[in-house]
Amino acid sequence: MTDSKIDLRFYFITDDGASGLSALKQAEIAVSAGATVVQYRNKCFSPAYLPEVLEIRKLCALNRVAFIVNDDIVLAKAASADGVHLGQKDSDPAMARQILGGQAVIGISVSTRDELERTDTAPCDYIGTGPVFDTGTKKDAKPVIGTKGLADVICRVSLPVVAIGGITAREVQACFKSGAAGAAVISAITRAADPAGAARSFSTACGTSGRQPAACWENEFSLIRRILSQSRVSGELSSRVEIGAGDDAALFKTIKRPVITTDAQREDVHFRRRWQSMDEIGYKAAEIAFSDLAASYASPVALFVNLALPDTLTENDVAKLYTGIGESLSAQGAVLGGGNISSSAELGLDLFAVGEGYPGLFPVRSAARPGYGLYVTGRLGLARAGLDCLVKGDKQFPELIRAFKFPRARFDAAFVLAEHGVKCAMDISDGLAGDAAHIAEASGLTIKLDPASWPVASFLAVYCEKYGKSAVHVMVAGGEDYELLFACSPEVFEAVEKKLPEAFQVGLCISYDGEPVRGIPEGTRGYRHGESG
Ligand code: TZP
Ligand code: MG
Repeated sequence: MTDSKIDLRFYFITDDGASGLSALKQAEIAVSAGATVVQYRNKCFSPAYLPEVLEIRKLCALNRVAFIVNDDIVLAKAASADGVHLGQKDSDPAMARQILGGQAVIGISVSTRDELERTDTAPCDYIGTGPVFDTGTKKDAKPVIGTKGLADVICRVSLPVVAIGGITAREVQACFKSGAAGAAVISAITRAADPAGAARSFSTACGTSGRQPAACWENEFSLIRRILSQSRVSGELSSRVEIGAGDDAALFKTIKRPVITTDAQREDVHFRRRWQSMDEIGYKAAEIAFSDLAASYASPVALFVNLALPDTLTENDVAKLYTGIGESLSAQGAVLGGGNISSSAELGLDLFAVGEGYPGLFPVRSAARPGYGLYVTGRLGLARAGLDCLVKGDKQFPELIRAFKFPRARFDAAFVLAEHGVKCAMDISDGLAGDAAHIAEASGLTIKLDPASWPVASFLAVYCEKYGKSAVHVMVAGGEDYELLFACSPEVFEAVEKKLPEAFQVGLCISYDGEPVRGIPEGTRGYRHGESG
């Protein structure tokens, strides 16, 4: 795990004992005060508690607080928790990892050096160690280990360690000085005379900040008003759009050769909120939809966006999503034509882009011919490597991460290809190997890739060196580069290259020889959105 997975500093655990406060109320107090993690711990859990668990999960999601379930992998899964915390007698961390997936946060309790030696910490993201001080909250607590015992565990593991047991605001600093990444607390807050005041003191000691708890988006109409008040979203109507978003439908002026395309973006398939901010998600979704217009040599006119919104998003989140969409719209000179908002369990965007086709030329995948070269308009593999850096939490390659987060629909390159009469083009969204196969199959020929001659971007070369990867593998599997892939005669390419100096040849079209694509390096897997390799 990387230290960016969750902030463990103020780790609040709900009290199932004599606190007199519901678990939800306790969580509200802790989250308002500045807790960075809420763990739901209920040794008498029954399904009747599930609605409350879901409310706590929603509270945490709205406030960007990690939500962890104690002991119960199935409940963690059912509640879509961020992770689970396991004791020595609970399920195996490896099983938790298998069930909850690679993104889940998995914690394990370890009290002593002996326990540490017996524990498989490999699937874990952090360790909980204690009781550091006397506690009355856990009846079967192990003997007190003190800050010395805490430091003893910390110096033996590379994972972050959360101190637990009898910690009040006064002891937090001693735990941090021993090297703890966080302090876990139950009774010093839940059983205090003034729980909110105690939570604030704990937050101050942990160095976290209190917050005004955020509320979920509620009213579709006020949300739409707010979205449309963003100048980049409604923008200035273009010469092709008479009435844009805000009415039942958009009214277009004459579009000579209307080109229409659609795309779907789904959370945890195409994007992840852990890695991408809402405006980054909006920007990229719009550019991806526009990329299909660019691949069709159309100029962008309007974008329609249907949003599926979970109740774990605030109005601000949605406004930010549209800030990103607005950035793409204004960069591409298009307007929002309209859309729809509905509630849903998962965040999703369905986008429709409308453009005006290039006079007399609509590129297709079936127009490659034997003797043509296969070319791309720019560097490959950067986005995939950037995704891998996000997965690994490696901040050493901002250029690669930028390539993943901020693709650009290549209208500039499309215009050059159109001017030169290139009839066969598409955008690379699923990786060169797969997209070359689309052209080969549609054109009824074979494409021979020639990876040995491809230029490797310098950042990609450094990344590959660091992780022992083959640059060619990354470039072939690629994915989400959104460069244009095109086929034309070598003479035409010679002219294109003068205007697009980053373009280069990736292969050659030959008569069909039994395989659509040859030259794919052994062991290359195609790209799947949201997966790094
Ligand atoms: N595990 C070790 S000590 C403990 C747990 C769950 C209880 C922590 O509660 P408190 O009230 O903060 O001492
Ligand atoms: Mg347990």
